[in-house]
Amino acid sequence: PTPRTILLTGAAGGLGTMMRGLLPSYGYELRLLDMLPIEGEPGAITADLADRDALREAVRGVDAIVHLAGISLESTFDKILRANIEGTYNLYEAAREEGVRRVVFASSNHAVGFTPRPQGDDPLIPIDTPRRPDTFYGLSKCFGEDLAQLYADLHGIDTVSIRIGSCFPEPTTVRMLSVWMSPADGARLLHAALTAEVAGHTVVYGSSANTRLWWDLDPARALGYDPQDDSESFAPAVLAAQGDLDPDDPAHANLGGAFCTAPPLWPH
Ligand code: NAI
Ligand code: 15L
Repeated sequence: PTPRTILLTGAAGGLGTMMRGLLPSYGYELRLLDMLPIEGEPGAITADLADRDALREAVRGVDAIVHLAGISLESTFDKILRANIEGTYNLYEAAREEGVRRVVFASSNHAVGFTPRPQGDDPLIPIDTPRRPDTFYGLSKCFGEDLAQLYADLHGIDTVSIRIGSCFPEPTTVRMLSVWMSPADGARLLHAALTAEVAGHTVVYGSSANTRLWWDLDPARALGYDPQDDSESFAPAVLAAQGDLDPDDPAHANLGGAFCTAPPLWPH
């Protein structure tokens, strides 16, 4: 059955705000959650992922969860631990306790960020390429994917983990010409992930059908995703402003781009 009532976590964020605008046209009723209040949404739940009681109440009665909440860039290990690792565990526990059977998890390309980007005639990166997180942030996405697998195998909660590229209104860097997901394609992929017949846990890359694509979109297409956008129309302006990627620049060597060159952040 097509899920109808969806809990959208991280609804105040960039992706959450775009998806709040786009998902209702697919017929979903959204219940919104974020640690930050959401302007113009008096019904939104303001709660931290650390608040287990609030999460249990928030998931009660929904058909599925789209889990976007969390720290979305590199941070200290302690902050990532609390928001992304413990927070995602808390959400799955709430889902288990309340009988929610479908989750869509916002994983990230940074789970495999140290994978060298394809150059020339290199093949596209397959979905089963070994994990190579580029940050504590990427590591937390690896954890989320494994947690989803555990809850599928042990508790029968189906999850689609989407390793999102860059979902922003427009691609603004040369790297984004390869990894960009238009907001409209983002909504198409979430809808596919919410409605596809999946038994267990499945992982897909999330991007538009970019001419300069780096990874295999077939796993996403197998869910029924039919991307309509391609960053190539933005390429002339982006390349004129920035030039092509320098193969010798470590910030351009891997899927994760500059995340692979960030100095490590230690707990404090
Ligand atoms: P964002 O940083 O704009 O939004 C994240 C939201 O989560 C914020 O509104 C924040 O208040 C909320 N949040 C953070 N910690 C929380 C906690 N402990 N409890 C409750 N809410 C909390 O990030 P964005 O870009 O909207 O990304 C959404 C999700 O998608 C994130 O999980 C991110 O890792 C993932 N993602 C996004 C990509 C993109 O291109 N936007 C690419 C790859 C992954
Ligand atoms: C991500 O995982 C981040 O959440 C997003 O802000 C972008 O940095 C994106 O990856 C990217 O790789 O461009």
